[in-house]
Amino acid sequence: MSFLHAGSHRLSLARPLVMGIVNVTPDSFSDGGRLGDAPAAIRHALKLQEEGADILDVGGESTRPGAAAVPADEEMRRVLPVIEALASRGCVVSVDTMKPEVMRSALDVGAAMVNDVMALRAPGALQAVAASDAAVCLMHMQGEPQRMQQAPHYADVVEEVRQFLQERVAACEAVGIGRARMVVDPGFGFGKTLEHNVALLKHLSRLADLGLPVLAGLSRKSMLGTLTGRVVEKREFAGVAAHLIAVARGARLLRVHNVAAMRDALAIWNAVEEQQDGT
Ligand code: HH2
Repeated sequence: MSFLHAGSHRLSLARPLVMGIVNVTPDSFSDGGRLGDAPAAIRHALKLQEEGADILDVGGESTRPGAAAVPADEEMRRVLPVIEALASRGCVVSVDTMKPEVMRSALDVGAAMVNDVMALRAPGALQAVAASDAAVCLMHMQGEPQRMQQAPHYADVVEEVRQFLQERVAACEAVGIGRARMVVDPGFGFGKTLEHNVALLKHLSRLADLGLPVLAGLSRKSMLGTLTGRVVEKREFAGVAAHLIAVARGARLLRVHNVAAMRDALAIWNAVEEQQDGT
């Protein structure tokens, strides 16, 4: 049985893990503004924990297409009190950031994981994680958030994403980050058309072949809206379906807004997976 090492935590990967999304931003695409202050964000995070989140992913900068960049000091002002409060209660906290200075401060106040949509490509990011014993999620993105959806282009999206992730894993290993601390993520919606996203979901097992746990983040994303015709608030069923498809193709972590719904789906998944033959 394998584990993800995240600071002082060892998370079993025997069953899929649920990462609950905690946005402390005024402009996230689906829940922006609602959790804009620390007490509200902490309350929301604790509710997700109660509903069965294994990891709480705290972010202070929206990465939706066209979102405004947030200065590091403002991002820290948003996320650090939330991370500190949750970590001190024993929660496994991940910080969703691209900035090395935010990573370092978050790790200092108890974050056990860094979730970086830039896969530690910012100068100093690899070193910030290497200096800790935190886990890291390496995500693929083509371009950068401001312009990534303007003209995404690939010759072979699955192969290119796979190669990119393999290179980032090697870069992490080169600075001493062990594979037991790594998670990889195709980055659904980050510089990808609907066809690219569907291809990545269909062939997710080719990323799982890298031998590292794969995270899928499809919650409320526009891909689900395009396929169902639903507005952001009404994409829960589609999200659960998409995440279960990801699990069937090897995903081990699911980044979701609605933890309770995902937990229900996984209760069925786990029961079937763990059924002993002959009973
Ligand atoms: N998606 C978003 C943010 N962070 N991290 C990982 N590893 N994978 C993802 O797919 C991913 C991510 C989406 O962007 P954001 O605008 O922050 O919205 P929300 O956090 O509400 O999903």
